[in-house]
Amino acid sequence: MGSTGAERAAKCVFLAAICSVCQSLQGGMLFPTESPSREVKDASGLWRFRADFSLDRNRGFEQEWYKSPLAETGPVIDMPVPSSYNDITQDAKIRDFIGWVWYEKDVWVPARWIQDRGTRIVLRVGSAHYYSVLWVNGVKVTEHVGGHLPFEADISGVLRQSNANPCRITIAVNNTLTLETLPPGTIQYMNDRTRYPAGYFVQNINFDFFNYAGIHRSVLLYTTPKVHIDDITVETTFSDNIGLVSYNVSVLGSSKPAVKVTLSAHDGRCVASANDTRGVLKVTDVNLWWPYLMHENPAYLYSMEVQATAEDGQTDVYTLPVGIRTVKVTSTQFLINNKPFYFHGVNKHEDADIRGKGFDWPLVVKDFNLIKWMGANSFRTSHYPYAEEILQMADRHGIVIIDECPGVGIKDIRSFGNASLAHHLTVMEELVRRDKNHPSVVMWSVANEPAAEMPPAGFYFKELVSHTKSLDSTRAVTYITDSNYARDLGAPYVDVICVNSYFSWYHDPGHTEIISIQLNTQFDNWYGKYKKPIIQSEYGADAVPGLHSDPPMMFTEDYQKTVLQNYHNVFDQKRKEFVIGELIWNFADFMTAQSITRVVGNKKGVFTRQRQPKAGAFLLRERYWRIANETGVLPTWARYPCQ
Ligand code: GCB
Repeated sequence: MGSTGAERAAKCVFLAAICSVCQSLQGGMLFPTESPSREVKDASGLWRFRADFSLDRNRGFEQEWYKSPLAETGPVIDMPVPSSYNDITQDAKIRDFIGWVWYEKDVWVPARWIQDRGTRIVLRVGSAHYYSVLWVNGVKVTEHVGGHLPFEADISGVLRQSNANPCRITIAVNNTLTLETLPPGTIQYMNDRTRYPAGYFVQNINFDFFNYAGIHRSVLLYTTPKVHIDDITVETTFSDNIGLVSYNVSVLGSSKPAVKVTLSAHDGRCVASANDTRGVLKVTDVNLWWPYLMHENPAYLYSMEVQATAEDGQTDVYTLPVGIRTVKVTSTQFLINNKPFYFHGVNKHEDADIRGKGFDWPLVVKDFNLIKWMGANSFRTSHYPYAEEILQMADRHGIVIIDECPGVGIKDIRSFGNASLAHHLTVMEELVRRDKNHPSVVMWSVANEPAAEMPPAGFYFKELVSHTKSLDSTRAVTYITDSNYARDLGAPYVDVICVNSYFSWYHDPGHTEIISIQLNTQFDNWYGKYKKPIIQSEYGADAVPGLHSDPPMMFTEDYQKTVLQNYHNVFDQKRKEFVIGELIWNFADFMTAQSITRVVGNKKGVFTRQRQPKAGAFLLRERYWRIANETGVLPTWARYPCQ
């Protein structure tokens, strides 16, 4: 079936833009912080908003909505940032909208920022889903492909040229997914006019969470001096009581900057310093970064202050928290600081009522409180990179992270082509660039449940995993599999085998008695073939809160509990051998697309979407604290609260 002019136009706008930004990354992406030389201004709050409902979704570009205030080209509504736009209004057409939406806000830029020509002014978006174009005062300043990761533009020139204060920021965001995006998706036009109106289309996806869209994380304006610290990379190790911090600082805006690096302990004492852009800092009597419940004093962070001074005396200062720890993988163990680490944790989603995937501090802090209450020591950022503030919390609380890229739902063979691979490599570069300095991150997950049995998967994962290792050799690399051990073409390349399985749910529904035999077979097959440690990276069952039955039946809290208990019996045997972790699916209930298998979302959470515990949460809490007592060194305040 040939496509209409409108379809072609829409596709062109989207794809041409993708190709123009599929290049290797340049520069760093340090989290904006204030310092003696830097200021940050948060542009979060209420923005003006309009969805482009035109047939080809292209009216905004044709009529150049970015050129004048949005309210002059049509109606606008209030839209909070950060937030997904989908659940904010009462309009189902906005909830399910596919295409371009337009955001606009006027922001006052301090006059001194503009007047001082030695000041760089940067506009940074924490993430917007999926494809974004940014204008300042009607001038395009950047575009970015992909949700979940930050992007920014130096807007000093535009601001000084346009001389408009307040400045007008316009962001157009398009949530259309294609075979080459991550995650992939397809637009299907319904051309049967007896069944669908003209121009009717749907977006098909192969992942099990709602495709929330909009500006999901803060929009910040920040300054640096012209000479500025563009990036810092630290890698850490230790020998006996000496910690070693290799660092590499890249400075822009000066050909011969003088760089000073100082590492300080909690009490502000300087423990090491150096005067070069790269080097190794030696820390005697090192306090290592330990996971929560593995040490009496977990999550120790040093503070690394970097100063870069240009020939004219202008100085930039940036402070980075640094945790000193190592990660190693053997054929049966995952070692942190050379001690076996067992992942007893959760899989999460960035997901909540009303705000969807919008960043929300109360939710983040509540979730960390629940994680620690459960005695969990880790989580996987299923199925995409989470906000940087969440990783900072994990660093500070000692929660270990498997950091996943948005490679979820790769089921179509056309998504294994060169263009997809090139984009996937770029996304891994963006992810590693952003998260490489977090001690909490111990493993990269390059994908979730791809169709790893399809012939191109072998080449695809060889490239993807080896590229990720070349970007960062200090962490493990994995992808999450659900395919049969004998047909999985990516497994030879990963460090740890991560397997998802839903025995007695998607297979043999209602029959919890088969879990033991099937799970034992699963573990023995994978280990027998690959001799690599295994994490049960997902398992679980839906439970509608408040539903009970005895004997247990599917969808009750009792059934969820029984499934978990049956899995746990096997884990307890296999963790003496080569199973190095268990991550429940899921921490909390979350929203999905509407379907006949989902009753207002996925109910496999052990907490409800509003973060109230189901019976499964109490079961896990008992278990996790018991494991922690067996394997870790708990702080005195934390000894086994479940007794
Ligand atoms: C899976 C997926 C996850 C789903 C889950 C389920 O294997 O990785 O995204 O939500 O199963 O509940 O079906």
